[in-house]
Amino acid sequence: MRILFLNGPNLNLLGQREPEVYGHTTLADIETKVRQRAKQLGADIDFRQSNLEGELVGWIQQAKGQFEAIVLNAAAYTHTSVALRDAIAAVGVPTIEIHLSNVHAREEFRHKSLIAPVCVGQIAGFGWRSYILGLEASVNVNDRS
Ligand code: CA2
Repeated sequence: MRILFLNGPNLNLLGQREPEVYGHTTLADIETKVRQRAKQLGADIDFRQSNLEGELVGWIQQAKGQFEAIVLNAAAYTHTSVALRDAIAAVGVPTIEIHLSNVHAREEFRHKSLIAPVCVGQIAGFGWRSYILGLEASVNVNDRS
């Protein structure tokens, strides 16, 4: 199974700023942990980050036929991007929304996700473990038993 991990704006700064909110783990550390778990699960992963909305849209479009699921931390675009939402809906690759922080316990503007209605589900609030949970969910995404 091939799983595409996409990370949105500023997540490249993880571990360097605001550790009280996002922890000390860098995005490269998270990728390592995800790769370790993916190996145990027999999944192939691709792990990418971009600060550009259009680049994320392009990657979602290209995922069709290449990946069985997308695990997406859209960061701030979660709350603003109709373009990401439309891309997820158009492409039809099952997508799992993840967040490090519990967005529902933070500022009101983070409570609204424009992408949630077109995602299979949302995982938020478990720090870097949200990525592992997202991976585990994605591997079972077509199992509704
Ligand atoms: O909790 C999450 O994973 C978020 O997607 C992170 C986004 C935020 O806009 C979402 O509401 C929730 C922010 C990512 C920026 O990460 C930073 C890391 C270090 C320093 C500054 C920002």
